[in-house]
Amino acid sequence: MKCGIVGLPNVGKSTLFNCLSNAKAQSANYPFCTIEPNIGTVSVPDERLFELEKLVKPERVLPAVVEIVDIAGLVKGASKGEGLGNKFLANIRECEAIIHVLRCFENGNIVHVEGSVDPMRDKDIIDIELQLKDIETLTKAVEKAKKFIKSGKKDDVMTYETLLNLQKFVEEGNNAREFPKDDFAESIISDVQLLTNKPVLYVCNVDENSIKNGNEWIAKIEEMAAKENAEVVVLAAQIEADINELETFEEREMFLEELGLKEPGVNRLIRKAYDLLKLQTYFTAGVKEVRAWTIGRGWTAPQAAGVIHTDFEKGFIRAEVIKYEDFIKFGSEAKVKEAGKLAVEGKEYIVQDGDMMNFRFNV
Ligand SMILES: Nc1nc2c(ncn2[C@@H]2O[C@H](COP(=O)(O)OP(=O)(O)OP(=O)(O)O)[C@@H](O)[C@H]2O)c(=O)[nH]1
Ligand SMILES: [Mg+2]
Repeated sequence: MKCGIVGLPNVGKSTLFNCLSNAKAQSANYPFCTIEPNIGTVSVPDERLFELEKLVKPERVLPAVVEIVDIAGLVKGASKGEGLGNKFLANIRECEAIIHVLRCFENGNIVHVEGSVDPMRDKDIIDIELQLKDIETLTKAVEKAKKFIKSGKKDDVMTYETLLNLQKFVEEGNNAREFPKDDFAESIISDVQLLTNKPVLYVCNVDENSIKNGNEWIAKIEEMAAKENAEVVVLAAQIEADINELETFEEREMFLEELGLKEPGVNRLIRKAYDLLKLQTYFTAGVKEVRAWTIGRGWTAPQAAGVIHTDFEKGFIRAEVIKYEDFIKFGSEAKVKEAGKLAVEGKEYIVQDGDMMNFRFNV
């Protein structure tokens, strides 16, 4: 499950990527600095791990992770192969969600490929390129579906009509994610792998002043995103990068405080990206290790166990589950048991965010 960073060239995508992950991408003041995508593993900040650490005192604590990909900048004509567009679009297709970076900072020294700062226009440029690519994909899918309607089967006719309606919808300048869909349409459309059907969140990359005071662009982008039911994260990538360079925790805290921030903006971004990917966390806690594991929402206990080891999934017998809140309240596994709050669950159990799991299995 990967989240791709998308936007025009030179808007701060690699700068942001470098604050997020420990992988280092090249970032420089010229368009198309990034060609090959940079892939990084990002730790998901989670307060609950600190609380568990205090109680369990393990040798080590491992956070949940999510993969982020820094993709090359897109330009007008990308869907027609402009600026290696087809290759970059393929990189986006491999991601399950999109972080769309919008340049909202003025700085005459940083080249803007469109010659001026205007994030609403920039957003449209990217949207249009992704839509054009989707129209191409949909045209092929519609042609294919048309061959099947001769069968007269209701599902085949509905598939054709759904794809045709969606094609019209995207041709009118809309993103597929906003197409009203029932479960049937949802499953048809997810098979087609469209770029504009991927969930998106917007990042306003601002300057130092605008973190505290906002700016004209942020308001417009928030209004636009609200209509799309999408989230916005406002942060200053360059400043966050500077904060990252600081040696000590105290120095970083001081810097953040001066900016009026409780935590780096990228932490908010990571949590939102985690949400966007429909991921959730369960914990395992022992004296050796307290660890957060990443799973999808709606996963069963054996599926969740499989993230640790495939043997756990294959040989799954049962899971002992403690709710995080109960563990914090009672302070230890033994006390939770005494209180009768340890549940024994079978194969059908749907794991909930924050569950503390202990798997029983045989190999
Ligand atoms: N002033 C200012 N400069 C920034 C900010 N974010 C990025 N930059 C600068 O903008 C330039 C481009 O940043 P990159 O992160 O390389 O941009 P990119 O979007 O990855 O660009 P491509 O890989 O070419 O598409 C660099 O010189 C950064 O230092 C910011 O928030 N404020
Ligand atoms: Mg880059």
